[in-house]
Amino acid sequence: MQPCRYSEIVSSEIFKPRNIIVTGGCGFIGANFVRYVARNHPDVHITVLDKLTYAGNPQNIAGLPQSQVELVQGDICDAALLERIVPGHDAIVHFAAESHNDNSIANPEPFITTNVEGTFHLLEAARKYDVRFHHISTDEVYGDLALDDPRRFTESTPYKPSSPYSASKAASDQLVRAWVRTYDLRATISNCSNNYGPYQHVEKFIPRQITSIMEGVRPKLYGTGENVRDWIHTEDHSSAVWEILTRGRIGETYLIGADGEMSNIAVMRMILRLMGCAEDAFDWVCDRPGHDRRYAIDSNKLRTELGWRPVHTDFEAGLQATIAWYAANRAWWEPAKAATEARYRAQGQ
Ligand code: NAD
Ligand code: TDX
Repeated sequence: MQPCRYSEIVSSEIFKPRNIIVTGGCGFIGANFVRYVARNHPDVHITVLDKLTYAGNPQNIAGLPQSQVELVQGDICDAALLERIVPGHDAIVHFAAESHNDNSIANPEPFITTNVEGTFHLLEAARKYDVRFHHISTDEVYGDLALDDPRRFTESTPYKPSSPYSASKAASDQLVRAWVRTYDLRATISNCSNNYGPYQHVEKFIPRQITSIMEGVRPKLYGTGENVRDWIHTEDHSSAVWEILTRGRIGETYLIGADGEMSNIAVMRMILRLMGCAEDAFDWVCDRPGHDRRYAIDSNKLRTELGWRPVHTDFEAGLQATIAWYAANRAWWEPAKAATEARYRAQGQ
């Protein structure tokens, strides 16, 4: 007899959520996920739970049907609030986090509070009310690879986080695993590579450079610029999370990546060229302490088990569309730009 393929096993156990909580749904990736679900699964109700920190913006989910998407402003560390809103939901998709490495180096404390304690409170609520849990994490938990290392990260790569941010995400992943093993929580984890696309905060690499150029300011490259990131369009991240939520095996971890490795200097030059500037019209600034050299994701498990494929495989086209989005949405990013740059200036970056 032929061995059964994983996808056949999984698809027979499809989970059909009807009423989900999306934490961090007013942030970059969470909001894109909310938009993805609203567009593709109009029968699913979404409660967005978001503290609306500097990184959260209700405009990110504006225009979606009010009958389908409800915003609750609140903190994932607020156990009493979770007691009130979790009952009646059948899944929690957990994006909420402090997400920026540079901020974690300047002040680690909110990263421990939100990413570790906040995840703990959500796990406790999910356990109490028997709610399916999907945890969004990052490839940074695996540390970094040498630039010439032929290997990529897989689900069995040992954890070796470098920054307070990635250490806090690693801790939260391990809490999820403990809740699966000890309490039989129906949970899955995904670790994704660097996202780009619309609604990304101007503190992050790609939007920072695009918006600086739009303001006539020279963009800034850390260190040697040789560091490599593995880019994925945020919509491909959303489709992968949906597949894992509905068809993933409980207790499993899936790496999400789109084979998009590129050095920072190459991305910088591409942005400058696409925006009609000379490719060397940027400034070198001091490096990030502990700067990870290279991330690279092997997403074979996700592709073979669940049949997932990225759609946005042309990075230059995706970048061009992202530049067009920031050009068309100045009112969205301008209010955050000055304060973000002031923070960077104070750090010499
Ligand atoms: P983001 O900073 O843009 O958004 C984070 C959101 O979480 C914001 O809306 C913020 O208001 C909310 N939030 C923060 N603290 C909260 C709290 N205590 N309670 C409730 N809400 C709170 O982040 P992002 O880039 O969209 O990242 C989302 C998730 O994806 C994070 O878990 C991050 O670790 C993970 N991730 C990000 C990337 C990336 O490239 N940005 C890659 C892989 C994984
Ligand atoms: O101005 C800059 N110049 C620069 O050279 C900035 C802001 C960044 N960089 C470099 C640092 C990184 O090598 O660009 C690369 C990308 O930087 P970030 O956008 O800060 O992303 P990174 O630190 O790689 O982390 C991102 O991907 C993994 C997300 O912010 C994390 O939330 C996610 O887990």
